[in-house]
Amino acid sequence: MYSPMKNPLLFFCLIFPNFLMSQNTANYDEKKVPDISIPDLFVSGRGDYIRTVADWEKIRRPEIISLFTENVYGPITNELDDIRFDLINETENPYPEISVLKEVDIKVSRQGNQHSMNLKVFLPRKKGGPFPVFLLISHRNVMGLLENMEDEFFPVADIIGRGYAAAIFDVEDVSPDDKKRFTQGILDTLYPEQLNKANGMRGLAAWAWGAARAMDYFEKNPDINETKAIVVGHSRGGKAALWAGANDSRWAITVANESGCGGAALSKRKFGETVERINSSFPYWFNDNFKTFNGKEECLPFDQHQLIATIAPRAVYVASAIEDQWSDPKGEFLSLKLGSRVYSEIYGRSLDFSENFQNSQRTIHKPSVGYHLRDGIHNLNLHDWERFMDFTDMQFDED
Ligand code: GTR
Repeated sequence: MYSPMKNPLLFFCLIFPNFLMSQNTANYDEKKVPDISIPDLFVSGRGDYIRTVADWEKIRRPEIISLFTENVYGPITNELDDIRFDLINETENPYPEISVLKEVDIKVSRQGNQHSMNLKVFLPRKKGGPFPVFLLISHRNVMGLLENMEDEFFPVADIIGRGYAAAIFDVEDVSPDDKKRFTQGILDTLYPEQLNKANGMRGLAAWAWGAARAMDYFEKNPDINETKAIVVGHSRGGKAALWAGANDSRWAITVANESGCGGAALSKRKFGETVERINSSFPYWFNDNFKTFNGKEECLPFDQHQLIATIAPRAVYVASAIEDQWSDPKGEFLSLKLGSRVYSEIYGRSLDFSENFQNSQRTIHKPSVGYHLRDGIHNLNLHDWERFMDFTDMQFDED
């Protein structure tokens, strides 16, 4: 278990909490980004330099996961007594010519309580399965997305057209995206004990739990190739997707679109949204321990590039938008670049990530690591999806 005593800076910060000023206004000036010391990816808590796959997987990776569990997101508990997948027929398929809609009621029971979540999976109508699948963790209303076929947030026809299945669930079904109501899902029904723990599961980990249950279904459906499954999230959903990909090695690719603070962006840069700001606007996304770092990013004994690294050897994709400065595109890029060292330095893959950040539209697709920065504002659109699918084609073609 991590102890602050082992980190002199954190120890200092905890003893003198008022020494460091908290920040209330967002900084968008690169010149005001503090000189930061980024925790080393490959130095373990005991100070050992990690060089081998065995040491990474047995020592360093679990250590990083436990730092993030303890101090940020809480666990994605997989404790359940029973899980059932009932096919239902409540939603009309808006894409009947090209797809078959499987709508599944996933019923999970634990200690005499039961919770249901709804999953929708569009399978290509053409022959050729089992199909690789994209799962979108959606914090936008799923029925609204399906009714508006022009909406590019979940472009079913394009995904199907590229030969993938397209799956989606609404986070409301797992843990409502609301300060007051967030417990009224799996936290009240299945895991109430988590709410009493300062390091317990909260909203983002609950949404990642939802992704894990969708994956449980993929494993049971012979029309889906669960070994080629991609978890995608935008913004708050992107934060949840990273936590899902970090913990659940069944995801072949993890995609975090404009995930920002508490997602891909380096926290210590304090550019755009800060830890204090996100914890005051969305306290229910993260556990209570994360609040102890409000205004004290320099005291965090880790940063988000380490979370990205835990996804290896599976592939990871980070996407940003130029006008989305609140999410700190440069911090997202640097985090991916630093985190991706794990692929070459531990897993021995030939990955040369020598590019530097450029504030203009571009795409960088490499073995195991994908990135793009697009013009425009904070959103998930077809430009983003097309790049995710190009990258995915490339990763799966190499297999
Ligand atoms: C913002 C929040 C971001 C991001 C975004 C979203 O208000 O500050 O961290 O998650 O919402 O999810 O669209």
